[in-house]
Amino acid sequence: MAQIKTLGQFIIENQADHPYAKGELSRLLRDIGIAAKIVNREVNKAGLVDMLGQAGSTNIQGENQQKLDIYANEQFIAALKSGGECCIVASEENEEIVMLDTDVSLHAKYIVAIDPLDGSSNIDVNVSVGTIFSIYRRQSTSGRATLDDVLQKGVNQVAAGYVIYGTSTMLVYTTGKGVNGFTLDPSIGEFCLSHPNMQIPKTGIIYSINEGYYVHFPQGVKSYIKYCQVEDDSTHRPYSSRYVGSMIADLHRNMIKGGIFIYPVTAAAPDGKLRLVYECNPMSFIIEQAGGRATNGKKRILELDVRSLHQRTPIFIGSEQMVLKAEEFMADADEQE
Ligand code: P6P
Repeated sequence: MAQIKTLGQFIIENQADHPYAKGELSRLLRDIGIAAKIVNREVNKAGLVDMLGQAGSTNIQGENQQKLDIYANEQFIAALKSGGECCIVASEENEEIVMLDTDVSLHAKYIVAIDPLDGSSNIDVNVSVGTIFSIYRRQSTSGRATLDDVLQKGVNQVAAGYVIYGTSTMLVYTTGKGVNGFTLDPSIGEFCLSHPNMQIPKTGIIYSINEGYYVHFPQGVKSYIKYCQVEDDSTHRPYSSRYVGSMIADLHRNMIKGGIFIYPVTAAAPDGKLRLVYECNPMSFIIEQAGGRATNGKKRILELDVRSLHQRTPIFIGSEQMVLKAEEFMADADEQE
């Protein structure tokens, strides 16, 4: 009988990976795990209590906020505030950065960027949703941390992870030493190591993109979609099209089975829809650590300049060979322009 290893035990065992960290990062990851369990409880019973439906407000993105969005945001901010290891939270649900202004947090060394409940429009239809988080060390050395401490390139992340509230609830994270997945065991209320050293297959037969926007896609994306659909036994095409409408669900499936997820520029989203700071950078860090690739069609996501909190970017992410092939079509189309 394999021994159960909880998230807490795993974090402590691997603390030595970060000699400079005197336990703060471990405690920060613990705080996130606690909030994830609280949010999971509400997500799982959303249909039973009055947590479904829209809260009547809108977030910075102008998107109708679901009540669970607000609840999740409050839970993660509260957990980070009481944990004392984080000085600023940058959240999809808040237009400005949230200063955690307790005496302890004021001098904390970490910044957390978070999408507290990504894919929330799927809550009412019982489709998997998730939380995405990204952790940076503050760069400023005196006074209060500022927005500049948040607007760091993705290569500076010290940790990143996601929680997927699906048929089971999993927490998947990296601190730059590979990716590990933990499944929540409700009977003991602990995340238990279930997917050690996750590696995304180098190629796959699944492509994820909202083909409803096809007419507005750049030519390179149109050409790549047609490539995916052409019959060719030697490369196992046509591929399967799978699109959940919840990024974490699509990326987690591709992490396990292989595949590519693309959210390119569209007429409605000329810079892409997905946000760089708290969606694309953390997911790109995780996918790269699992042996995959993540670019904007040309440039590595983690190298993109971060100019604003809610900045958007196109994203091509997943199995390395599939992303490289899509980039070829993007480059060919640029040459023909
Ligand atoms: P569309 C959810 O709102 C989200 O941010 C991602 O989770 C998801 O992949 C994408 O937007 C879906 O967007 O335009 O295809 O509905």
